[in-house]
Amino acid sequence: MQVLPKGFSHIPNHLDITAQRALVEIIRNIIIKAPLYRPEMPKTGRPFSVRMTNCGDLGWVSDKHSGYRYQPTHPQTGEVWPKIPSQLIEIWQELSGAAYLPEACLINFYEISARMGLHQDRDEDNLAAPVLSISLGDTCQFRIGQTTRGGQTKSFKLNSGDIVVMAGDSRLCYHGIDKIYPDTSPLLKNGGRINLTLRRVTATGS
Ligand code: MD3
Ligand code: FE
Repeated sequence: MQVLPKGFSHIPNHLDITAQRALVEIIRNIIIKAPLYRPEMPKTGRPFSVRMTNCGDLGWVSDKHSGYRYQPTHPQTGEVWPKIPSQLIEIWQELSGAAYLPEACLINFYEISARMGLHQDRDEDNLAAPVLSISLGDTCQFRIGQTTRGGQTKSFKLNSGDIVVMAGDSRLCYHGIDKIYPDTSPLLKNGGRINLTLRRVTATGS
């Protein structure tokens, strides 16, 4: 029985160490302008263990009172998000299969103890557009299930430099990060993992 839906692809080690280091430097500069912050769960206000920021015209944010959403400004500084760097646009154009550009790049930072529970990504107006994910730093255990909660799941590791593209049927699959494996990459001096997800949020008309 097929567990992984059509449209899901995992490209191990797509980025070499030079490209990974260059991306880390770019992300550090984005974080200077748009600091990592800790989102809250809607209604409960429970803090995420993952810290986040964004670049792009729109960024994904969440807090107790207004919940999950995309907005053009950082929730703490009130400034517009930094632009998506050209290096990330080029990766999107190479691998997403989409003719349009991404509007949001969510930057997730996982300390060793951080997790992300199983969830669907459905805050975008455009649920047909692919999502492209880049892993940097320590290895994680990634879990992907079906488009309904409670279905069969499959787990595998994502290593630094890996890229995952969720297109087609896979776009609405439940997924999450079960754990980070400490000291598995020398890329980030203090350890941890960065995940970048490039997304189209609005309709494209195509
Ligand atoms: C499968 N991030 O930001 S990336 C998220 O590693 C998120 O930080 C995880 O889930 C991370 O929403 C996983 C891989 C990923 C992203 C989006 C998906 C897998 C996906 C959407 C549909 C199916
Ligand atoms: Fe997700």
